[in-house]
Amino acid sequence: MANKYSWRTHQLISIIPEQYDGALIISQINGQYFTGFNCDNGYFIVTRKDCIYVTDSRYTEAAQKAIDWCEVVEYGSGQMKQVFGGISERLGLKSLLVESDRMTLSQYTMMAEVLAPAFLSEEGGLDGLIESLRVHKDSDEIACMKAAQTIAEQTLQHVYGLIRESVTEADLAFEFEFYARRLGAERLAFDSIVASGENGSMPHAVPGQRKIRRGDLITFDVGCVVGGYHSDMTRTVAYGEVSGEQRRIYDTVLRAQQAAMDYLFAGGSDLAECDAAARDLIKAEGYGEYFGHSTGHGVGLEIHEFPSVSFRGGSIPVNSVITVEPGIYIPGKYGVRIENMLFKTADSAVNLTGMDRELIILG
Ligand SMILES: [Mn+2]
Repeated sequence: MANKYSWRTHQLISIIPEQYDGALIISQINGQYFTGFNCDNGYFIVTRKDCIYVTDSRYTEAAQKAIDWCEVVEYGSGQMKQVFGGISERLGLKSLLVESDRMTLSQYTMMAEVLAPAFLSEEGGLDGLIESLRVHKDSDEIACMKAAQTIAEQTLQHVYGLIRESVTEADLAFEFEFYARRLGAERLAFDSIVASGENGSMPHAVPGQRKIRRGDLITFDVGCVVGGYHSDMTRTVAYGEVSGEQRRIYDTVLRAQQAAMDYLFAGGSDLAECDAAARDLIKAEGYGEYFGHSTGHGVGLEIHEFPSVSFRGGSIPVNSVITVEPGIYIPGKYGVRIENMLFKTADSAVNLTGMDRELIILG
């Protein structure tokens, strides 16, 4: 096989049900996964015999360089019917699977029209098939995620040094972005969460003009992107002295996270059991009603991807990367979340997050 992208494409073809000729992939993220080419207007048509990448003149040259193992076809304005219809005829297409979770209705209607008489099917479960490939990370993908995580850790350490009473959550979020980009992050993995004091009870609070005060717990949920791959980490720190209850909540979340991580380290491989390992501990301490979200999720080319570490269960795929991020959120008062990324191996797991988890008291 020529390279890992043509190999991935071959893998996909090998699991597509026989009654379909192949697949039409138009989402940017899956296009990037199968071709290595990041493009917001690419149409990747793969069948058992052929592979064609269709794009417009803005991307043709770059696509030819990036995807040299696949025929690249350009279409001009007003030529979609002509170009796609020609491909459909040349390849003798009868039915292609499409990404029903990622395609808009108007995209479906347009593609069905220009590829006619080929039938575009949403019933073959293409999204699930692609998910089942993307979930297993190779060493290059892990290296990117580790690099992204290292930048996030160095950046958060830098941001800790700027916490004082005059700064706002928004100031800290901006500084995280600026510094991470300077350290080589392509971009942030998502809008950083900086939630201080009572804002901390909202798991996905948006950083605002609230100024840091003594006695605050401050939750940072941050990530970077390197090589298209995301990192994800949450840390909660204290500014000034904290109360007994704040500390108790912190310790409970930390122990819950450790329980779920220990489950993985011991070779545990069920998503519901991993979720329960953290949740049961939080319940036992009386905070069950204050932990509403699932314990974690897959990470990779997207910040949230398959699988979900939740009560729904299922096996944890080997070589997947998942987060473990329990939290306790007391409305109107404060919140704590601690999140690491772990790489699931055949009989254990590797922690990809290096940053310390003990409660840090700044100021
Ligand atoms: Mn997360």
